Amino acid sequence: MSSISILGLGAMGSALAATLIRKGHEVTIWNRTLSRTEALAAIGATVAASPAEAVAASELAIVCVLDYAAARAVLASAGDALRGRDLVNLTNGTPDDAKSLAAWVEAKRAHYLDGGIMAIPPMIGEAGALILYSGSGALLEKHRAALGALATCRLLGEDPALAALYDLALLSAMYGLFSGFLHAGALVASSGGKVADFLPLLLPWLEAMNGTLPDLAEKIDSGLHSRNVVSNLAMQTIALENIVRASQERHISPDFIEPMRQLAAARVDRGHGGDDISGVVELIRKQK
Ligand code: FVH
Repeated sequence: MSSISILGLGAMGSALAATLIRKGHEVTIWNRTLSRTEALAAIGATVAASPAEAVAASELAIVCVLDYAAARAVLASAGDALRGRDLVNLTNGTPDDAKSLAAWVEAKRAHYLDGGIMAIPPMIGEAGALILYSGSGALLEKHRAALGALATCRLLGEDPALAALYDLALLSAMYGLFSGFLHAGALVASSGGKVADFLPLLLPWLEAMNGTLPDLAEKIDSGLHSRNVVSNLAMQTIALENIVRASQERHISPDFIEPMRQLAAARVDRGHGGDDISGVVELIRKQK
């Protein structure tokens, strides 16, 4: 069992701390707003008076706050206490945020591992929780007992930017799913239908469409979008136009679907109507 400090006790930091305590680790906590430490202190956490005290108290310090600006501010206020310490940052941010914080921490002679939590707070410590890591693999191995108590650990590589990149890629797919679901729900509700009653139709449909992803992934990787096309983009663009028109007819905002229609139409206009929908990626990944 090891000693871990958790800096930041929002919904996620509190779940991390509570899980480590439940699994028998020695936990020190710090939060900008002191009242958030009370419930954890009641189950055995030691409350640190400052970020410096928290960082100095344990073999490993985990930062989990709202954004990287807050993470940097918290770590900066720890001052010289950072020297020689092991730090894991589980705050959500961009790859550049992660790279820049890693360089800043290493300049303070501390050791840095970046992480992206692919779980919501109740999942922490349970099967199904995943944390992506990138940066010092040695640091992950050294603290695997504590980090493994939180979630399955997946090291993506030594580049500290990778965890943030893959975290945001997974969230992009999730928000695409949510925006499609919200739009579908608005369409169904426009005829008085219940979204809950629509789920038995929706869920198997999404499962079937998930089955097309390996083929689309291969096309994106190879750039060969015209190979073995089953549902061509010109046809799909008309379906997208129909969704936009149906939304307008029912006074539903087309804001979620219109950008997709525009991209598909632009790709068709450039002569790629016979390609698969994977070809739309060429319009988004080449923007500078
Ligand atoms: N909750 C979730 O579902 C997701 C799951 C995936 C990972 N995210 C990321 O985790 C980070 C923390 O999220 P959170 O859910 O704990 O967020 P909040 O409950 O809103 O708590 C925010 C904490 O950040 C502290 N904080 C904010 N600004 C500062 C600052 N300038 N200096 C010091 N601390 C700051 C805040 O402190 P306080 O308001 O209580 O004083 C909370 O401890 C986040 O990156 C998610 O994207 C969660």
